Amino acid sequence: MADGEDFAPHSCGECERGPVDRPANLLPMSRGLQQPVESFRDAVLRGLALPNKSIPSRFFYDSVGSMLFERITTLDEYYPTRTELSILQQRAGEIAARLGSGVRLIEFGSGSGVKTRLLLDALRAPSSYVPIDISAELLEHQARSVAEAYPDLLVQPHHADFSSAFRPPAEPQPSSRTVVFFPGSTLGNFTAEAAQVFLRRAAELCGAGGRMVLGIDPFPAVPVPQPLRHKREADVLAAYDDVAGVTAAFNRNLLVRMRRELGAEVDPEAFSFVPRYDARCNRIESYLVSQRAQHIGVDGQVFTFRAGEAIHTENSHKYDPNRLDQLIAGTGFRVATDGLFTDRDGWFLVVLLEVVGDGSGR
Ligand code: AVJ
Repeated sequence: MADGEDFAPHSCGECERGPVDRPANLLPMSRGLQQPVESFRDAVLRGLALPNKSIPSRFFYDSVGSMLFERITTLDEYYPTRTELSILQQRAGEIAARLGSGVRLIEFGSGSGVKTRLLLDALRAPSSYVPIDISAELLEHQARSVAEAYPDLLVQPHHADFSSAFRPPAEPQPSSRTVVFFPGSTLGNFTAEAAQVFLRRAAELCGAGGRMVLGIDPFPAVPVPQPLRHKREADVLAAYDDVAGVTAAFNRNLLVRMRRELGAEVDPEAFSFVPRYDARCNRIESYLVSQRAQHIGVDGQVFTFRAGEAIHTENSHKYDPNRLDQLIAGTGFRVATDGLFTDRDGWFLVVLLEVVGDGSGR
């Protein structure tokens, strides 16, 4: 997002309410962006100059991209969202009981808020809710709707990039513990190393007694007694290769953004969308593949593509449920006893993590 948009009065165009009727339990947005995150322009110029061209997946999420993602979550092929929702619908009570009363709930990335509400509805007297997001507009909108729906809950939106170093705002009132909520398998966008760094920071942020409620996409599936539908590699791949082409549009939106925001000379249709499953890394890799040899101009620079040359747009890691300890080991967290919550067929996994010691990893 552009500089100067921070602290903009609420104006999402959707609900047409001004700053006048700001709920009393909604604190002003705090900002944790130490230095500005790399701009779209800088990321594109850097990424297209690499020998293996790539653009970070976080640039998917402008307003069009966020809408396309919402559509993805409703596709038949995209099982993660509805499966995680079904787990939370059935088990939020149990999870909340394990967290206890009076927690400070920190959420990384403010999505549509449905999952948040399932957890908030189940929690006993949470002390505050701290959504953290890189988009100030989305954040303000989501924070406001939670504040209105939960008038007794202190809502403290924090504008920051959770993938780099951040400090959460000071606690407005004491809480029993800090709980990080990170649903959706968003962790899957991090490389294995980055995921470890992220978890380590989250453990430090939580401190002693801290917990994390983490959604991940398991592959192979979580072992369950008698699955009705076995989860296959083809199912995982299909989630990123929908017949309607929404995921393709979601990826091409990077090229559309380049044209609109950077004046790039590029035809989005000259690239085809190609996801593939990489067994070695247990992840879906997404690519935009140039259909022909071509040059594209961005901000006075020219980038050359061979026919078939790709821009890597995303990694979506899957996690072997039998190797969770490897993912978590050394981060300052451990998987809590009876901390795995899955669906009937084992297609998605909500994991309850607990901080070891004071979360410093020592
Ligand atoms: C939001 C990162 C969890 O990787 O499954 C959906 C994004 N990309 N379809 C995922 C996404 C293509 C999604 N996450």
